[in-house]
Amino acid sequence: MKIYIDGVLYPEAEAKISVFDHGLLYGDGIFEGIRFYNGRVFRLEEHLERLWDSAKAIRLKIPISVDEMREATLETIRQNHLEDGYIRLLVTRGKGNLGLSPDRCPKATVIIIADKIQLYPVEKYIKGMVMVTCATRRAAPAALLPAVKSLNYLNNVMAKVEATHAGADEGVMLNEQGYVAECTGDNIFVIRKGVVTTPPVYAGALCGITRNVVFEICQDLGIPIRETEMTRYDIYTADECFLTGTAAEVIAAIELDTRPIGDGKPGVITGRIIARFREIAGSTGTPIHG
Ligand code: PXG
Repeated sequence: MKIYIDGVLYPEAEAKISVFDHGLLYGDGIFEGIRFYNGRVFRLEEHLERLWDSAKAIRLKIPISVDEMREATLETIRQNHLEDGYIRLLVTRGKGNLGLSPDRCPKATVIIIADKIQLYPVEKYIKGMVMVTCATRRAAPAALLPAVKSLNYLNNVMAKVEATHAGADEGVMLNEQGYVAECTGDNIFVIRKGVVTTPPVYAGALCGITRNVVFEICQDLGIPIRETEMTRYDIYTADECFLTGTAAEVIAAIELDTRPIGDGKPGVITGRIIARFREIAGSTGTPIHG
């Protein structure tokens, strides 16, 4: 595997960064997770836009241009001879000293890793995901902005550990007010009486790229979709539920806190959305080769 660091592609064993990098010392940095299918990078421009938005929010200067980042991303995929996979872009604050202040970090570090990914076993895509509510709340926007895709994922990691220890596949995270925000690494949607709803971004969700694709799909298929604040009650009493994320794609959820959602099986509308998602993901995107 070849890994890009600041303009150079290194073999994995030689891909190293400083122990004084503030990405490591403080989780001070940002990232994107991107998929490519059949030789095309899915929604590359949206991921680049979100990366630049995250950078702006944390006052991080990305040391290369959007065009250079796009080309570096494509070249890293090419050098790894992959046509389908997952690519991780990271921009850390860079090498500094042991002090917190980023003033001592003259230049951000850019890292690009391309790999294969299968987030959940195939069986989960057939049977659906089991979820529990996490006691760990989504970070309050006044503390750590949930819309920034930062390297500071301890909040989500702790919630994921909680869900796993409870025997579930994913955890639902609530915000400080007790409203549903999202899952530990996915956005959440419910369907009731034919209407699709998802919590608004201001409830503490990441503005997911896959989430945006679902809005487009529902508009295309004539399925009503809205952003609404919701509580766990709205999930318990939904007809269907599904999760979205770059790695997870679109996947049905069938249980929350031991209560079956609907009839406890992946729903029909969810199935239509998944089918359309696979069509779009497999046939659109930025070509890897010219
Ligand atoms: N919410 C959170 C908190 C995320 O981290 C999503 C939603 C979905 O966003 P996109 O843009 O991908 O549709 C994410 C992204 C993992 C893992 O191992 C998941 C993400 C990122 C990195 C790792 O589960 N999800």
